[in-house]
Amino acid sequence: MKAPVRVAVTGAAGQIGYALLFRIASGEMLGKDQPVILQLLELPIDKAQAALRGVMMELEDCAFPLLAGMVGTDDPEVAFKDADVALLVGARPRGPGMERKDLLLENAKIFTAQGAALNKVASRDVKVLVVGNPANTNAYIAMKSAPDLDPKNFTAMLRLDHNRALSQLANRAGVAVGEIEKLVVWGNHSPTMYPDYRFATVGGASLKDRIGDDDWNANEFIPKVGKRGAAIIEARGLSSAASAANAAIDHVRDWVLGSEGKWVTMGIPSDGSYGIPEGVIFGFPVTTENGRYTLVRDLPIDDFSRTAIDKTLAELEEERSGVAHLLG
Ligand code: NAX
Repeated sequence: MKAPVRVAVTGAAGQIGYALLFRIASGEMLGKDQPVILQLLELPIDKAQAALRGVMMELEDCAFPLLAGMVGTDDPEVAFKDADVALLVGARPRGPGMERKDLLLENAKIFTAQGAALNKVASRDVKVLVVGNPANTNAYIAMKSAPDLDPKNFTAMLRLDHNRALSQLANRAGVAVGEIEKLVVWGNHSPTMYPDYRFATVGGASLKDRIGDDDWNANEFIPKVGKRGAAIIEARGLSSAASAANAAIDHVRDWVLGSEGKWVTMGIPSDGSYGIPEGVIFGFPVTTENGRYTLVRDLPIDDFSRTAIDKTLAELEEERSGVAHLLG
């Protein structure tokens, strides 16, 4: 039996948490032979802690053979202690009348504290995935607040956007999602993101040639992927949860276990490639192997793509400058 891996999850009693924890405990994220210890963080308020206790009771009642232990806490330093993987899902939602700027600042406080706690107590190789919005900027803040950890270990979730784009493309082209390779979603997890299938293939042939309709790309596909989160809220009355949890599992599974040469999209700190300033957490195409990701380099960027990439970058730069004063 392998030694258990410690997985910290924040916002564990929320709706994504509820769709996520049972799948992690059943081995869908780290493998069917990998025991896990869940270290669950919720807000220090009675209602959140009671809900967390309820979720932990249900986890217990599943009698998952791979669930080697559980901790529920309101203290980030307990939740992140020796964590090998940290899924930062909990975040401050936008309240009535709250400005975008206020939302950024409220979340900056949370992710500064959680970054510092990771820095202090987590495994030195901890793999961090930020799901809570604004995900890219929250990941940037956590990374900057953890100077002793490798910045490469801080990532943001673009995988839901990637998966949404895959399904739209598969529908349009009349192929199975699993047949499509080499898709990328550039930029911020927000409606400005740029899903880009210029390099995508189906059975080795160009998907772009198969679709062959640039108007569909600009006027239907890109806006549809960008506004999918809003469409789910309108239809369901609640934001995406099961699909978000699924994307988090995809992201971490591929990062830890490898993507077998396939491209996946991860929000990672830029190394300056593609004209994205160093350190900005940006959606890029990567391949993964042995617990590390490698940027797919030297893809040609045409004028249409440059404009789209610059637009999502401008939004991220604005978010970054909005929190710069907090990061010293
Ligand atoms: P919920 O409101 O259902 O759950 C969030 C939970 O986090 C709550 O139980 C709350 O008590 C807890 N929480 C808040 N602040 C916390 C803190 N400082 N420490 C620990 N726990 C804390 O939201 P849910 O639907 O689960 O969504 C969670 C986050 O994911 C939101 O920020 C949401 O915007 C974001 N999303 C990100 C996506 C992505 O692709 N990156 C897609 C889905 C989702 O919209």
